[in-house]
Amino acid sequence: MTEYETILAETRGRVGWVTLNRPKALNALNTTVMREIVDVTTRWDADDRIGAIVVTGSERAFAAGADIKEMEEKSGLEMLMTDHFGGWARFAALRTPVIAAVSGYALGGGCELAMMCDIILAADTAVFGQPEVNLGVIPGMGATQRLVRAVGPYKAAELILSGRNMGADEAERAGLVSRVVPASDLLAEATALSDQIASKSLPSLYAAKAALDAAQETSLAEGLRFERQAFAALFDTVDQKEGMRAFREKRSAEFQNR
Ligand code: CO8
Repeated sequence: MTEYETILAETRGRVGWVTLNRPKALNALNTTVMREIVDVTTRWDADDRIGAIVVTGSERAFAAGADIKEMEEKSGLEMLMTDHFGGWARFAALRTPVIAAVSGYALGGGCELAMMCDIILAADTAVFGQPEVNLGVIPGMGATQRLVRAVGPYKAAELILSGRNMGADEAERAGLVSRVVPASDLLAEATALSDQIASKSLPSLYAAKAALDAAQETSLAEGLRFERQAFAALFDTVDQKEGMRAFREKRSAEFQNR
């Protein structure tokens, strides 16, 4: 496995684990972090031995935002011409299911990185927020769109316009996180969940994720059409035959594509 400067990357069974590793900067997301995460996760995405990816940080911080010190002196033209954080779109477009396991600060780009994942598991210490207005800017890695879809337009407006933080319980009530667990259990819960997901047939995982993404991006009619087609296509996989035969024979499925 490649050595990286700002992340730790390893595979555990069928799961790829990325741990953000800039402790002195509370895992602030600079362009190196982006390049390294995109590099390892796109490689895992093309590897059929990987069925799920977990992204996590430290106990104190998932990520405290985009790296303010890296961006501070840039001009608008530079931000535009270098497409400063454009690589994140490749991470958001992975076909493999991705879980964010969030402990501590998930602010600004950190909250936006979590929202690029499919599932957000939160430690009870997690703190979410979009504090960009405090810096004289607005979210730039997706929050004006993804937070609206996650928590609704009015809650998203309060958070983005005020820049206030919210704790894990409020984030769960708002629908941003799927589950809050004691901080000491976060990695064990992420392990159990990612192992469970990675044990399924890959074609069904890819299809389910693509259909869930379609729900965010298309009309109901379009999304339902997409789902029907993806559902039908899975009947041409050996794993559909095996999954249904195993049900009838009252045993666990032995999927080939996993
Ligand atoms: N960028 C760079 N360095 C950071 C960041 C950050 N986002 N957050 C923390 N750090 C650094 C601090 O500067 C400090 O370094 P040093 O010791 O060298 O001074 C170290 O991490 C520890 O931080 P603190 O001393 O501040 O720790 P506290 O426990 O006192 O406070 C907080 C923790 C509340 C998280 C505080 O650090 C903070 O407010 N951080 C900034 C949060 C923030 O504003 N995030 C949003 C950033 S903007 C953004 O994400 C926009 C994304 C869109 C980009 C799109 C580009 C195209």
